[in-house]
Amino acid sequence: MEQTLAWYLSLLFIGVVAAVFLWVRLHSREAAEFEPIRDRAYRLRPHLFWALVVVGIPVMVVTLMMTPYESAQGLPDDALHIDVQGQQFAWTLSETGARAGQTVVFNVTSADVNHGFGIYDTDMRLVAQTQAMPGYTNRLVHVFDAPGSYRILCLEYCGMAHHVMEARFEITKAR
Ligand SMILES: [Cu+2]
Repeated sequence: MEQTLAWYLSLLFIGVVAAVFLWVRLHSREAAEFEPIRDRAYRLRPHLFWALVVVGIPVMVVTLMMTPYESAQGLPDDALHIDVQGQQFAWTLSETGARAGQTVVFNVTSADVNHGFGIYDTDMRLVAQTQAMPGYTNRLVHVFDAPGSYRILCLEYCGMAHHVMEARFEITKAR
């Protein structure tokens, strides 16, 4: 649904930009005085500035609050912390499941090379991902909405058997 809307909106914007280019191309040989055009544009500038301030600042504040990072949202007390290690060619998780609705904090690292820690739902849609890097721990915070058997696949080509790097993560019904 959102994908279709995004597609039509993109087409609309592409159409508008193409129309502007075409208009400019068709009128490019007409001579015109520079000063009046510049003065008209300068008169618009303060309005544009205040429109940006009035619209842009609230949009920025609201979208920043929705940023899916721990520092932006804080963690609930019952969050489940799970250590994840990637290695050629398997995943090791300290817990292999959680409850739906529970906040899960994955502390993701690697024992050898870079891997991609990707979590897929039962329809094989990617729901969350982060890098698994040697010598570094990436924190991935995720709340699973629906129960089911989620798949963890490697998102970064890491060697000959990259494609077998798979684990399961079981989400049970919320209490
Ligand atoms: Cu891999």
